Amino acid sequence: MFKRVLIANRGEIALRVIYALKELGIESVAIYSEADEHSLHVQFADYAIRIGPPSPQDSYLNIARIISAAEVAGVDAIHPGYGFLAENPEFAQVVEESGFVFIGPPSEVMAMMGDKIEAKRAMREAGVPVLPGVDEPIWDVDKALKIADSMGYPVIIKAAAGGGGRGMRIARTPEELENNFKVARAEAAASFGDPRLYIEKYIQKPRHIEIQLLGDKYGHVIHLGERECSIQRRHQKLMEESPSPAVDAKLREKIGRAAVKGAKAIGYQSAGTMEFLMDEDGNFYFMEMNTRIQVEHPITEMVTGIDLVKQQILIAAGEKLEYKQGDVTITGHAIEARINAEDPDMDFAPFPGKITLFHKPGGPGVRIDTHVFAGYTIPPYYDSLVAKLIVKGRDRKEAISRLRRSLEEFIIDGIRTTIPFHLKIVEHPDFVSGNIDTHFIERMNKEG
Ligand code: MV4
Repeated sequence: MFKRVLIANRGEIALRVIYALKELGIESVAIYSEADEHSLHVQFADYAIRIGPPSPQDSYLNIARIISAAEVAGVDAIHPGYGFLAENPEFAQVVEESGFVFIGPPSEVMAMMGDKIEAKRAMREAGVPVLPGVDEPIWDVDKALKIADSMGYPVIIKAAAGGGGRGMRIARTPEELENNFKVARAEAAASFGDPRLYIEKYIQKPRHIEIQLLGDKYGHVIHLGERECSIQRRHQKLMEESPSPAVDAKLREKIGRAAVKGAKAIGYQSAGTMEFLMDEDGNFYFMEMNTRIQVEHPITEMVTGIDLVKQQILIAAGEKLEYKQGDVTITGHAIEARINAEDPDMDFAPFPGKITLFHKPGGPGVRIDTHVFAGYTIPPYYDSLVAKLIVKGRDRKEAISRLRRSLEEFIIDGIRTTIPFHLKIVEHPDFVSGNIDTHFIERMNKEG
């Protein structure tokens, strides 16, 4: 087992990793930038190393400085959290080559999933349903037009190096395709340094359903059910729930089995997530795979009782998976609201600053993952997540009423937050009835 682990991250996820390390009896080493000197992850870790100025490039994204800190601290392994370097295969490779264990999948597997064309090809070959299209790069407009013609419009153009909605273009007619193809290629080349594009049939009103996976170093892979992530705005998730109101036990089994088959085919290990789109008829299609622990992992922890971060660490240390598929049961219903320091009345502009009053909701079925407290100043350099409010109820109805009262009880003064916007969502009849898709927020905003 590891004796000491470095956390290459900040904020609530750094704390979350420290909790798991403490429970496992492993020493924790925090790294921090100048802006995070008074942060809780620095206080709660056994050791803390200042690695640079506030700019992410010089601190949490700086591979050389992080490796130096790991060497100085004499750690066995590095946990990347989410964001920053968590899905950077070069970082994973440098960690491995420097003699540390990377708490995540092997760098080659991460690199393969980072290439969205390669990922799709691997999943198609493994027998996982993928979005209709061609899983090879399309180099010219004429080829794109031919493919779209045989598939039928609308189609969507995506960047091989993209993901998370970056560099996507929809085309509803050949004219739009001609134009958008050129725009997408220029954009992909400029923002990713990789101009490769691919094309898929565009699903008009999809749900975003993702499957949580755990795989060990010995080829055992299990799934922990799904998360419904359709409540998002400009590709930023606002609220997630598990189980999905659109997935029953039979469908869960079917998608879960497909995801496990895909993960086994690529030799996946650690925690990972397969993202699917589900159309209105309940057909599901692989979209991409996330090779990190995700922001929304707590809702899966709430309904399965499995500590995902602890499992990641045990797997990385070479332990056999403690759970078999039959050990996994989904109990109750969990919802997460991501509370950001943003002003919903100002197009969600970031609102960093000092928190003057912080009152958390409590009571049964309420979990709050946060790094903030009264007197803490949210720095302007990083993402604007203030707290994750996670509630669990016996069923969806109870979870929603618990979320609503918890949002009403949550007091965060001194800054603007997205709490009022979350209240609008939980009070919306379509959210309450579970009638949601990826366009829900757009529709809600149009209603005024
Ligand atoms: C799609 C799609 C419809 N059809 N692909 C957005 C994020 C990136 N991972 C892929 N995305 C989409 N791909 C096909 N073939 C619709 C989206 C999409 C979306 C997906 C999940 C959650 C929110 C979304 C919002 C807009 C578009």
